[in-house]
Amino acid sequence: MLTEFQKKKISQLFHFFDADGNNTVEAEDMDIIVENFAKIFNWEMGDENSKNFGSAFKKYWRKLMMVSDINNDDKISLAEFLQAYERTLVNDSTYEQFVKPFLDNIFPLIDINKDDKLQLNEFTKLYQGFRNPVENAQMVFNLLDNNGDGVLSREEVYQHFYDFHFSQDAAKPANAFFGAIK
Ligand SMILES: [Ca+2]
Ligand SMILES: [Ca+2]
Ligand SMILES: [Ca+2]
Repeated sequence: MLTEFQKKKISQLFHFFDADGNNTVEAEDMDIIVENFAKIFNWEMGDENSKNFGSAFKKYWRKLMMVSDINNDDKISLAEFLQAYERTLVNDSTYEQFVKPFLDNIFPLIDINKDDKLQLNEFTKLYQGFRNPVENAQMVFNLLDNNGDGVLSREEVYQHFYDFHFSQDAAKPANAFFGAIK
């Protein structure tokens, strides 16, 4: 079962995925998200990056639908979204099967200079892509930089991504990964 705190975080994620704000997540939302990221990262629509990014999102969306779309209408409601996460966040192995591959797919695209780390400029674009105020990016970046070396290592990013989904600690920096929790 998801705790109330997890539900809060996953609901926030739902609102990110529901890019057009019509309270369901559908294929059109994925297109909006990809176009938005393409703009921020200066990708051409249809180039390798935007294609890989789009396919990562569509793959993830289909996976969520597979585990959640109770009424088979190709749309995911908040209740279905929460149910999908209830089923994919059972333990580390369901997380690794369903959730982690999404990060595996998008990390290399966010890592513009391909050094396997996120610099502030890369993180800022990601943070903006999640439709967060760009002026908060540096503060969140500093919070997430556990060892204070000025970059987010792959390990740091993966740890925060994991903690975002599982942690019950409201003080964890990872909670801010996708933006401030409302
Ligand atoms: Ca929508
Ligand atoms: Ca980098
Ligand atoms: Ca670091």
